[in-house]
Amino acid sequence: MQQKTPTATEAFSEAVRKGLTQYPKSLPSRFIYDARGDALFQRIMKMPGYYLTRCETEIFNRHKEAIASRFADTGSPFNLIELGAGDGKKTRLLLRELLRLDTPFSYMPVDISENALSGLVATLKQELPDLRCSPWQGTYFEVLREIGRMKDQRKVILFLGSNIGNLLHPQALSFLKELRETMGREDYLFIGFDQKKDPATVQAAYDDPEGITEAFNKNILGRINRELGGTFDPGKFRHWEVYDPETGTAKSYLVAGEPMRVEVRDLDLEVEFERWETIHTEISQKYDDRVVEWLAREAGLVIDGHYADSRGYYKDYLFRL
Ligand code: AVJ
Repeated sequence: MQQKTPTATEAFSEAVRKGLTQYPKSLPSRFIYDARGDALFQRIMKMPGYYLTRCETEIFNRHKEAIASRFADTGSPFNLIELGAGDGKKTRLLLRELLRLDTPFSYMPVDISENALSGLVATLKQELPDLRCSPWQGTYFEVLREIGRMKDQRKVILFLGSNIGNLLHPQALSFLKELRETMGREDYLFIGFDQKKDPATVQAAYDDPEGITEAFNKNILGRINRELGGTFDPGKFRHWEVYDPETGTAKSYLVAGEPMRVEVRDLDLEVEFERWETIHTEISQKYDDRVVEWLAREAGLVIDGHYADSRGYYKDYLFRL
């Protein structure tokens, strides 16, 4: 029987109901990204303390020839599938290099945000008119099903920006295993992993003085208000970030500054908060070589190369079967 994919609103509703009725409370970070969340993330990427994007850009500038020639090295045409393409700014450096190599490929940017995708497609048409591009709107889950069917075509899968860091190790592992299932002998998987570093540097990346990250984190409450008839007062919550240098896990919370009763009308839901009660909203996992090697081994993948920025803050790893 064919499985029906829930609509975006259904998925959001279910996640909110589940997350706010359990103890401790939590909400999945992927729901931070509506149009406002996307715009706030754009601002985060420009913040002085948010080093991740600049590091990956540096890696692409330094190593684009090497990376592009690895992608092209079997000589056969391929689909370049980017999971969570966003604005695709960094990827453009690689796309330009691949076009220069004259290697036959087609770019398939995937994103959950229709908004982000249409912007990307418009920019690419302008800047890289020779690029073959077939965008795909959907969740990673839907996309995995889709690329699982593309067994006859070679593929290179990109998962950049340390987006994998939003997953706890067990989830990351099952995601890697699912990706592995879609891969053939000549396919590559290329993933960005933010590295463990001075804890103060990590902390500052998620706790900016301007409060942009705070606004980003609180956008999930705003979205509940806008889309599900919520009555959250985001001003009554505090953004709190904790980085554990041992596990490498940065965790974001919203902490209730006073006791509250919040309604989510469309869900017929009433939620009570005690003072200092928390909603856990996001994890941003940091890695080292040992952990990435362990993830690869467990997922049945081999690390076939890695590329770092000059400070070793961030690494992109190339995996194959
Ligand atoms: C898009 C998941 C990589 O965790 O660094 C940025 C999201 N959250 N600041 C990250 C984020 C707060 C970001 N990722």
